[in-house]
Order: sequence, then C-alpha cells, then structure tokens
Amino acid sequence: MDDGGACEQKTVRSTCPYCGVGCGVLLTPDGQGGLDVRGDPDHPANRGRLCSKGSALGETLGLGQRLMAPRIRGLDVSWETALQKVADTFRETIAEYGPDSIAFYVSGQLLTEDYYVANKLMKGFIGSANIDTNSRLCMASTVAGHKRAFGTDTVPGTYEDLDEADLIVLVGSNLAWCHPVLYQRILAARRARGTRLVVIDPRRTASCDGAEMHLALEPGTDVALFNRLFREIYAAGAVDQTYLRHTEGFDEALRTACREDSSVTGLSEQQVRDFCRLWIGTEKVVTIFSQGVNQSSSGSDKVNAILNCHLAAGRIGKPGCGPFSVTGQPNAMGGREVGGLANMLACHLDLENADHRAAVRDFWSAPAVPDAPGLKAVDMFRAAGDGRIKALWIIHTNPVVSMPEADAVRDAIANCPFTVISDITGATDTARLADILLPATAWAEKDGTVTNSDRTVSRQRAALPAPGLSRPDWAILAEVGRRMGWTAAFDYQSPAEIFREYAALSGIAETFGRDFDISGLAALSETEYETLAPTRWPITTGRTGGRFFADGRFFHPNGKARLLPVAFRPPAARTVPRYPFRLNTGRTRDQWHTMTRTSLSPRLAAHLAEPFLEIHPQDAQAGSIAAADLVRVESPHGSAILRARITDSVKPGQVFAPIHWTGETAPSARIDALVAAITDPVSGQPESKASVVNVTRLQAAWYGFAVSTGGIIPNADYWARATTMRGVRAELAGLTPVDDWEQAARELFGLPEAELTSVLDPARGSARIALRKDGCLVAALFVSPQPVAVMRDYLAGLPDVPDHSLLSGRSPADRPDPGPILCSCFGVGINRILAAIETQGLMNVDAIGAALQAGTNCGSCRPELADLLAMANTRQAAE
Ligand SMILES: Nc1nc2c(c(=O)[nH]1)N[C@H]1C(S)=C(S)[C@@H](COP(=O)(O)OP(=O)(O)OC[C@H]3O[C@@H](n4cnc5c(=O)[nH]c(N)nc54)[C@H](O)[C@@H]3O)O[C@H]1N2
Ligand SMILES: Nc1nc2c(c(=O)[nH]1)N[C@H]1C(S)=C(S)[C@@H](COP(=O)(O)OP(=O)(O)OC[C@H]3O[C@@H](n4cnc5c(=O)[nH]c(N)nc54)[C@H](O)[C@@H]3O)O[C@H]1N2
Ligand code: SF4
Ligand SMILES: [Mo]
Repeated sequence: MDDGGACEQKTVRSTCPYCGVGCGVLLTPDGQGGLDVRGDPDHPANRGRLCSKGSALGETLGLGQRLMAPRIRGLDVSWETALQKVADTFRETIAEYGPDSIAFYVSGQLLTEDYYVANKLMKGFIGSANIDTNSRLCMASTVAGHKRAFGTDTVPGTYEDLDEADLIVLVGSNLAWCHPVLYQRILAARRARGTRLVVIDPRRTASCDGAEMHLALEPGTDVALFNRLFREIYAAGAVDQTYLRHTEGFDEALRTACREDSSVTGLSEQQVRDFCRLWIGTEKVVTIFSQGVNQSSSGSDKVNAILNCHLAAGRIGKPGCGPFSVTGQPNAMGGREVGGLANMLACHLDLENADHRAAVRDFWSAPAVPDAPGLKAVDMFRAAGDGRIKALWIIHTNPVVSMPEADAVRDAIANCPFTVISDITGATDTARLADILLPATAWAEKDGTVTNSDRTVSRQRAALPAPGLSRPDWAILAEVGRRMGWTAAFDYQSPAEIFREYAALSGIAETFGRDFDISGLAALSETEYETLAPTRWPITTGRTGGRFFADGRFFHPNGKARLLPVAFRPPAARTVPRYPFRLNTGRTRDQWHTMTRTSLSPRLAAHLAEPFLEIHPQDAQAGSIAAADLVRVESPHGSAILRARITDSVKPGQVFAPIHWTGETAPSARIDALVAAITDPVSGQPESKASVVNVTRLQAAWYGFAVSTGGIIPNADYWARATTMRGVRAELAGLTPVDDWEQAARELFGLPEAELTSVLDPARGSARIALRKDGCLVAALFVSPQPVAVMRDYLAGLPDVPDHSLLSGRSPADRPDPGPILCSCFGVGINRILAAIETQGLMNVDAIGAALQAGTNCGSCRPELADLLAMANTRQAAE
C-alpha cells in the first residue's frame, strides 16, 4: 500500500481498538506522531464505514498521559529492575503460599497473542487457574449459555445474516450506540429489503428510533418473555420436527416454559402477542443480544431461553437467521478462544476434562495444568481483599472503576501485598494503586490478531513507533515467564511465532471434536502473518468460515444440542422503601469504558460532557428534582453525585447512569461503587444492570462552570471535567460556601499570578471571573447558587471568546451557542440543528444532512437527529 512518494507515509491496514464489530482501519502516519484514520473499504466487517469513536481515533494519540517507563512505587526504573522484581516476587510467593496465591486479571482488549501467553504462563507454568478477565463482566453468561446448549462456545452466524434477515430482534442491546456500524448496516438492509426491527429493553434508547416495536419490559424479565415465545412457537405448530432430532431436552424445556406467566414482563398481552406473531411468522429472524441479557443474575438462563426458541424453530445456522451474541470488546471473542476465563482452557478445551488437560500440558511441555477452575473476577477480588491472593497482575483493564462494589475492589487492590499493573497510562484509578507499573505499547504501536463478533480474525498492525520504553503486552509476559525459569516455553521473538503455536494447538483441540480450529494457519510464514487478510474461522485445510449448526452437528458428546428448562427469576436485589429505585447502567455513544483514550478527543467529549442520571419526570417531581439539578444516588455499597436528566425514556422507578466516569474525570460518579457484586450462579457474571438505589436532590451551596486553556485542579464536592479543543471545561459544585471566589479561581486553575476581571455579587452568591496571562484570556469561572446557566458549548471555545460576552456568559448575536455536539464528525451542535429545522423546514434526517452535513459521515448520530426532528415537530405542532 506504499504510495511511493519519498516523503509520503506508508498506509497500514489495522483494526479499530474499540468495539467487537471489528472494523478495519487504514492508518497513515502524518509524520508528526499523529495518524490519519479511515475506514478500510476492503474489510468485510465495515466496508469502509467507521462510527464516531473510530473516526476520532486520530485525536486520542497524544503522548501527554502516556506511561513511558516502568515504575516501582512511583519512581521510574529500568525494565531489568522491574521485571526481575516481578519474577522474583511471584516465585517467592509461590514458594511460600502456593500457586493459587497469585492471580492475573486481564482483558478482552488484549490481542490474542498477549492473551495466549498470559494464559499459558498461569495455567501451564505457575500452575494455577487464577486467571480471569473483564470478559467475566461482559460475555461470561453467553459463554455459559452457548456451552450448555451447543457443547462449545460457538457463535453460529455471521454479519451477512444481518443483511439477509427479515426480522432483527435486539435484546438488551443498544446497538445504535455500542455497535454503530452494525446498526447502520441493519438500517441499510432495512432500506433495501424492509427488514423489521424490534428492541427489547426496559429503557427507550437510540436503537429504538429505527424500530417498529419497542418492548419496554420490566428489568430482568427476559426469560419470561422468551419462554412465552417458546410456548407460542409450539402452539403455532412452528416447531421444526426434523431439526428437533438433532436436539434433546425439548419436552422438559417446554413444560417449564408452560408454567411461566409472561405478565411479569409488565408488557400488555397485545404487545406480547404481536411480538410472538411477528417472530414466529418470519422465517429469517436474527435475535441479537448483549449486556441487557448477560449482565444479570439469570444471564445464562436468559441466553438459553433465547437459544431454545431458535433451536426449536430450527432457525439457526441458516442464511438470515440465528441467535447472535454481539461481543463488546475488540477481542472478547479471541479471549474466549484462547481460554482467558478461569474455567476454560485454550482452543475451547475444557479445564474439567482430564484428556483435554493432558493434551494441553503435553503440547506446552508444561509441568502441570490445574484440574480445578480458578477464581472468577468477583471472587478473585474478594480473595485479594481477604488476604488469600498475595500477588496480583492486572493487565489492560481498570477494575477500580469497572468492577461492581468498586470501593471494596479498590481497597482490595490497595491492600494486596504485591500489585503489578500493565497499562498505557499511569493516570487511571487502578494504575495509581500499583506497586509496579509496566508501560505497554498501545493499539497503534503493536502487532497481533483479534477476533470480532462474527469469528473474523483480523490483524492489528503497528503504524507508529513505541513511545519511551513501552513494550507490547506479550513481550512483557513472556519475559516474566523466562525470568521465572521457563526459558524455552516463553522464548518468543514475535507475535507471529505465538500465533503459529496457538494455531497448531487448535488442530489438536479439533481431534477432540471442538469447533475452534485455525490449524490452517499453523504454518504461516512471517510474511504471510504480516499480510494475513481478515478471515473467519474455522480455518482448516478443508474449510474456511461459514456458519455452524445448519447440519445439526453439535459439540456435546452425543452430537446433539440441548434445550434447557429455564424459569424466570427476578433480579437478586429487591427494591425496598430505603432503596426504591432500580439502577440500570450502560454506555454512551462517544465514550469507551473508563475513558482513558476517548476522553482525550474534544469531539467525543462534546457529545455528553458530564456524568448523569436519567430519571422519569414523575420521580423527579416527587423528589423535587429539577432539570440540571445534581442528585445524590446511594446504594448499600456506595454513593455518587450525578446531574439529573429528566426523561421519560426510563420508566418510573427506574434510573439509568453511564459507566464511563472515573476518579480522573469525575470522582463522585464512579457508578460501580454503587453496584452490588451479585453474580449469575452459572456464569459468575455480575448483575450490573439491576442494583437498588435511593435518589435525593443534592443541596449544593454553590454551582460552578469553568473553562481553561490549561489544566484545572478541582477541589470540590462535585466536579466533572471534559477536554475541549484548546483545554478543558469542568462542572463544579460544593456543599459549603466559599468566601473568596477570586482566590478559589486562582487555585482552581493553578494561576496564582493571573490578572483577574471579576463581577462578584456576594449577596446573591454569584461570581464571574475571567483570568488573563500576558493579556491573553486563559480561563474563566462562573459561580451561582443555582445550576449555572451559561452557554457552555460556546464558552468552551475559549480563548476564542470575545471579552464582552465572556462575563455575561452569553454569545453575541452573530455567534450563536452551537449547543451540545450531536454530529461529532462535523461538529454540529443541537442548537444549530434545531434552528435549521425550524427556519428551513427540514423534514427528515437526510435533509438535515444536506443542509448541515450532520449525519452524513459515520451516521452514528442519525438516531439522535431523528429524535430531534420528532421533538421539533411536536413542538411546532403544539405552537
Ligand atoms: N460507545 C461505546 N460502545 C461500546 C462500548 C463503550 O464503552 N462505548 N463498550 C463495548 C462493550 S465492552 C460492550 S460489552 C458493548 C455493550 O453493548 P450493549 O450491551 O448494547 O450496551 P449497554 O449500554 O451496556 O446495555 C445495553 C442495554 O441493556 C439494557 N438493559 C438493562 N437491563 C435489561 C434487561 O433486564 N433486559 C433487557 N432486555 N435489556 C436490559 C439497557 O437499558 C441498555 O440499553 O458495547 C461495546 N461498544
Ligand atoms: N455497572 C457496570 N459496570 C460495567 C459494565 C456495565 O455495563 N455496567 N460493563 C462491563 C463490561 S461489559 C466491560 S467490558 C468492562 C470494561 O471495563 P475496563 O476493562 O475496566 O475498562 P477500560 O477503560 O476499557 O480499561 C482498559 C484499560 O487498559 C488500558 N490500556 C489501553 N490500551 C492498552 C494496551 O495496549 N495494553 C495495556 N496493558 N493496557 C492498555 C487503558 O488505559 C485502561 O486503563 O466494564 C464492565 N463494568
Ligand atoms: S463500530 Fe465504531 S467502535 Fe466499533 S469497531 Fe467500528 S469504528 Fe470501532
Ligand atoms: Mo464488555
């Protein structure tokens, strides 16, 4: 792909490091440390499309926050010192307390090669199965459900099924925001062939905009709904009797389903009937499911309730139909394949199976492979908390933010005698607790493979040099293995070498009748690995890709699939007068998890710049909560302060908060501090979407809004910061009055010498302060006893804000406030869109695109544009 010019930079094909869609990207270095990022038109997952996060990748490459050298308790050291300390401490810990006193907690964002080495080191050589991954919080229920039904963790279908389906059902999936390129693909199919779309989610989401039916069921009642569907499939004579011969358990599963009462879903009988009729009447139906299914104390049962319906109707493995679990992280699927979970072995082999264990041990020439599953994530951190785990290595994940009962997890990590953390930055809530901090190379600097939601293996390729002393995760892991004494087993020179070994092991797994087989790649040369095109597994000499199970061949010992009797169980935590609300949690469109990368992009920050709690108008009124108030949210485990967003997209009694904010960006908004660590008994996955909480209005003494071209050093009961084009903006609030706002402003911005221009009204408790350095405007603070009303998105343009409008907080007439940015590709704000709808009479999303460009690039904002149109039209109709 070299375009030849002497100064031209080479374009590299790689994969987006965010969601499990696995979009191909073309990366062209700009010669100044940056990258031009485009969608790869030849990648089968996206055919050139990218969503808002993928398009903004180039804005997240700054090295300001990067960790450049290994650190021991905050001091830079050499790799030699750091790795020898890690290896020695692990060895001593094993000698004194045994292998089970060590644990690795890793991530579905590791590349397959990193993951393989971590798993080999722990399960083959340290000799414990105490390696678990954040996929426990993400995909574990699907893995358990697949294994129970199919005998292996197999995703039967492919993305092409979404193009060919006539009905797509989204269960607990906000695909429009979390897998935007797939959602756009579905909308394209809908335009082409009229695909129908149903959303099953207690909350109205952006994914509902393109749907004909939204079933806002009661939280956690999916099993009851799918059991009803199962019964109706039977009653309608839609059971595929021929296909049923490949299955067992039908009668008992049906009997259990017949005992179920679908009224617990809270849906009307008519809604349930309409849904069942549509599903049964549409042969080509794909049921997509995600965290609304998995993150539940009955997550595995929810998965099997869905699989039962597809198996009974024989709608699986054929073009345009099947159950389809979409993976969250870019290599969630690869992690399942290499056995990253504490209860799995590599290549879909089972830890409980003595023959499987022996085969892996022999292949690795390993001293021993443990015969009992290791600790699953929640139990692992409990064991760290109560002193059973003496040494912990956390790689590529931020559990102080993302684990349930996060405050207890924070304390467990802080008190663990020896904690090693591998990250690309030291500025995370978890990294700050490390004894040893190891600098990893980031996605654009390293090589390896990932597997996406539809089993396509793609290469990630380095396009930038590794900054500082950073090293790839696989290399760090292998070096620790060597220093612990296993020189030959970890003597890897390149990711290709690891990949070949892994592919060869999958060939052995295949002799046990496993599905996962990429042995066709076991002899790849370095060049072939370098140029490997995206390929769907299985990849053997006789077969590449395709669907599973159309032939009725499954992976249980008798070759049959199992339908499981599953009965509805409500969420484990019950609402009580002290905690009357059910807390749902999830994602926003433009942030990725704990924001260590996406928060660096001003474009992405402009979408939703502050953590919030969605609450229904009735509940807000009952609690005297007004729009833009701050609320205190409390659970038995912790408390948070969030901005109220009053909306009927949640039902009364339910509230929703995003998961993204952290000690770095909004310390009072770490939502997992409130979430109970209750898990599914089969999968061990936490119920992250159904905790119980109380919500009260926060009586703040003052509210503030700050913008700065430099940094801010907040010291307030509530603060939340976001990146702007030229610096940072922050929301602030305090519980106690402040006497001297000018002094407070100097401290907040770290500008003791700045010249101030102030408008102070101590009687009212308001202040507006502008700070200048060398005559240039560098910061401003607005304070009020009520939530501050200023034109935030306009002021965020500081220093490009004229003086006369600064202290008023209002924009001049010729430069209207753009409002929060909806279209992050072209930076188009809500106010501009609303004005154009009104003045130009725009009637549809395409017309908005023609007028303002909004929604014409990645399309991620199209659902919100549709929402805005509907709102504007209702408003006009009412006028
Ligand atoms: N923008 C963005 N995209 C991402 C990510 C990100 O951080 N940001 N993360 C990636 C990762 S790792 C993952 S796992 C995926 C997650 O992707 P999704 O699962 O689509 O995302 P969530 O927002 O966690 O949850 C989905 C929906 O489940 C609903 N829900 C809650 N309880 C129930 C219930 O009982 N039943 C049903 N049917 N629905 C329920 C919620 O209201 C929510 O809308 O997203 C991936 N993509
Ligand atoms: N309440 C609630 N909690 C949830 C969820 C929810 O829906 N609700 N969702 C859960 C789910 S599905 C998931 S997947 C998790 C995600 O939660 P986490 O995995 O904790 O979140 P990330 O922010 O993705 O953390 C990745 C970390 O790896 C670092 N990193 C980036 N690149 C590299 C690299 O190349 N090497 C190394 N070593 N480090 C790197 C980043 O800086 C960051 O610190 O959250 C879970 N928690
Ligand atoms: S949909 Fe967006 S976040 Fe997901 S892989 Fe594609 S570009 Fe990346
Ligand atoms: Mo996830």
